[in-house]
Amino acid sequence: MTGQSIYGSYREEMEQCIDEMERHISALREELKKQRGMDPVEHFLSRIKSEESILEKCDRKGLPRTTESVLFQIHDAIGIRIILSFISDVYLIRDDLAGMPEYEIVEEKDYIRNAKPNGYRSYHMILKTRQGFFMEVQLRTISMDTWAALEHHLKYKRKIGKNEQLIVSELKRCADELASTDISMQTIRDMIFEE
Ligand code: 0O2
Repeated sequence: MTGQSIYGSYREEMEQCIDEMERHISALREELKKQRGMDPVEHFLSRIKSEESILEKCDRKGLPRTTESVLFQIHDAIGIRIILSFISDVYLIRDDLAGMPEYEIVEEKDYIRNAKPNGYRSYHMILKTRQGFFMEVQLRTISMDTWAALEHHLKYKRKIGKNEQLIVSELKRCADELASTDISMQTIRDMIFEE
């Protein structure tokens, strides 16, 4: 793409929002390591949605291709993904973020308690930063992330043909098996911590 970025002069400020969140999560990790002897965060990932992807989303949602639309009508131009060790850690981080005066919660979707019909699981929060930007935070366990990554590859790299129904149901079965493992791992963790 030639010319100016769709994010205009806001890109730097958007990156600052990501840095602020990363600093907060790093400090929290340190505190939890001291308190509990365990860091609940496996990975912290972030991205500003690519020009191509955000413009495609404008078209899909019938929005004009403007900086205004991508910053204020679309809520995931800034994306944060935090991969946690256990299901309880997902809610620990959720509660921490919900208690931060710097962020206003605009929307929350609990796809862990209410998994998508295809088996997708994750906890989504749309936060509004004090600078007025929107940020989508996805919180999930390693298993949930593994499934989402593989399903994303399969969905986007290939056009599913004749075996579509079987593939969809097999993917759902894998998601449910991973979810069951997550619950078992949580039980094991709780037994260890209770001792
Ligand atoms: P990317 O590349 O990750 O940014 P909308 O965001 O408005 O299009 P909706 O339904 O309001 O749609 O958003 P939702 O359900 O909160 O999901 C948005 C994001 O969650 C997606 O972003 C994915 O990252 C992830 N997601 C949701 N459902 C699935 C799923 O079935 N499989 C996988 N692998 N990921 C999912 P994007 O913009 O699609 O992609």
